[in-house]
Amino acid sequence: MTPDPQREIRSRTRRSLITGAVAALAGGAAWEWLSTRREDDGIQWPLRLALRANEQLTRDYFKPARLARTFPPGAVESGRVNGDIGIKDPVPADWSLKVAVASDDGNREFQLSLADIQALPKVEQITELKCIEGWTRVLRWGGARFRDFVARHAPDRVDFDEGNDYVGMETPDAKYYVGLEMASAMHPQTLLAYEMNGKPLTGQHGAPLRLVIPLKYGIKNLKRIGKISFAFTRPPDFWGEQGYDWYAGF
Ligand SMILES: Nc1nc2c(c(=O)[nH]1)N[C@H]1C(S)=C(S)[C@@H](COP(=O)(O)O)O[C@H]1N2
Ligand SMILES: [Mo]
Repeated sequence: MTPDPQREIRSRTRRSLITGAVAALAGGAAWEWLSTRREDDGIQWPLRLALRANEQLTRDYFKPARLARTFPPGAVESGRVNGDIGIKDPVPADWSLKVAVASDDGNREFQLSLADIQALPKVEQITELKCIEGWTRVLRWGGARFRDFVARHAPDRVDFDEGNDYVGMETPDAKYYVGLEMASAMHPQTLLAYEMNGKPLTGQHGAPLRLVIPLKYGIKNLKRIGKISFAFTRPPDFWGEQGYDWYAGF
């Protein structure tokens, strides 16, 4: 049996943790492949097993240069709104993007406007938003590459330490939050988006600024970013805390 990691991960993410753990054990070749590659360092068996296996499988296959599929303009679909945690109230009138940068020289915090993000090189990309509930949408996003944002506003974080550097994002009310490893945040298709399908983002799709990270499931594509934090430890993650795969990539 040839392991098909993408399929493994997708189906495993949808399954319960227990089922996932059993599948990981029963997965034969896939599991053997995995265990020859990585030490399972003191994982709490069996619950952690599914999570860690899933995550390590993704990580082993993840290469910074790997790109999510892009689509021609004719493939663009209309949006489908899903998830309103942290965006039920109107966008705060005094919205600004808060940035917190932990660094070896101490922490610093500052605020940016939407104009500051729009001043970065604009990228348009047509990618697929995949919800773990089982639907997808091909959408055209306009925004700035996260890595251009880092280069301009947190240049000391450009040379990140894989495995030790993370980014956390949260809504202005902090009710929805996601954690990302730096390599995924810095991926060239990861955008701070302010347009969807050629128009400014609507409130339900995350105005004024949202995360678009096509190498991860919808749950990580946080709408209405209020704060971005650069950290040295794994940031909290809303769905990760509910038992979903923290990495949530494919
Ligand atoms: N603030 C916030 N962002 C969120 C969510 C949410 O509940 N609150 N749901 C996520 C989920 S599960 C999905 S699938 C996508 C859906 O984005 P869309 O409504 O633009 O299609 O938003 C993600 N970002
Ligand atoms: Mo979702």
